[in-house]
Amino acid sequence: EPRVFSGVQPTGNLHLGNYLGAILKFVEMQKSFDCVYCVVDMHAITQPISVWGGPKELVRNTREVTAAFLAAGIDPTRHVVFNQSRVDQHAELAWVFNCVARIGWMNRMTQFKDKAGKDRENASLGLLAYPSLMAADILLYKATHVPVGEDQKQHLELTRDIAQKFNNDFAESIAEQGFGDAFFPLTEPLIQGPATRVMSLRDGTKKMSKSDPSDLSRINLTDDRDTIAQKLRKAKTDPEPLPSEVEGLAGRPEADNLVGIYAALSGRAAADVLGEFGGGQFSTFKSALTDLAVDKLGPIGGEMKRLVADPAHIDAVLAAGADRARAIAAPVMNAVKDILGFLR
Ligand code: AQP
Repeated sequence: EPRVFSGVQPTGNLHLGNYLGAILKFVEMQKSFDCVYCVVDMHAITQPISVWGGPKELVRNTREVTAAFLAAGIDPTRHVVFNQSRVDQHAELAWVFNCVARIGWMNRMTQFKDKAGKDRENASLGLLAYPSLMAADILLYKATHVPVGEDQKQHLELTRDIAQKFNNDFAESIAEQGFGDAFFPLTEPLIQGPATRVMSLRDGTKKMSKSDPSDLSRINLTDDRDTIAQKLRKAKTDPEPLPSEVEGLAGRPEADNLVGIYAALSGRAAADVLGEFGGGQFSTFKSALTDLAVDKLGPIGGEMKRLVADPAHIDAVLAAGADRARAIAAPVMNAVKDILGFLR
């Protein structure tokens, strides 16, 4: 049975990278798969409280991510939308995976190194174990496909390693319990399309990120027209005009990024975009990009604000989604307990 799982952390400042790299793909995948989309609040608290903002912010941001899912076009009546902490099995399976995964695997994760920074001894233990929880998220639903941005590739490889080691370590018990020769599937990462890595508007070598202290570095989903126009006007570029061919973008990360954003938002190929704007000045291109971004994001941002202003609907969606998620996750977790020899 193919199934999609993916998640977004409620850590504020949802941006164009989250939209193009993840949420837009979630919307597309609804057509061909059963999908489970999760607001991963337990992942959010792996960072320092100053980053996730404390309890009130977490409530606000959990609703905001849910609002973004709904506003972008995820249908919670046909697919499962919920927040992670409501379904206890995520924490339970993550613990099992903490005992399957090796510390060395975690130490190699570039996201851990980036987020822990120089003061690694002082990072939370949860930040180190983040990929174990992510593997639990995915494998509780036996998801076969996981749409994510490029930055999550390493974590998905680790999810496969964990699934494989579990299947190997407990092969005999898995067979005895009647699950054949593999209990967990080896998940396929889906890192596809034109905007798997949207870069900062201030520095084309850094990814657009929620935690960048400069708001000018990103376009937030709730930005209004003036803000989007101003951010794109100030977006870093180089002095050359736009090239007419895709090859001309090599070594020009800022130009490459803006053209990639245009292509992703319009659904056109980069070559086609350069066919129209190549040879021209950035200012002309930037104002066309502003119109396009406002056209695509404006309705989503507006709907997000409307949904968040009266959160009763969002809260009901999350509660109902959690019930449906639990109905899938509980039998899987029970089977894991039987496989491990946990009496229940
Ligand atoms: N710049 C990006 N381009 C494309 N995809 C991106 N994603 C994130 N940034 C980009 C994808 O968005 C999904 C949700 O991400 P997340 O909430 O789990 O957190 P993150 O990857 O840590 O996101 P940020 O915005 O970059 O936050 P910080 O500042 O904390 O690092 C994922 O599928 C991710 O790939």
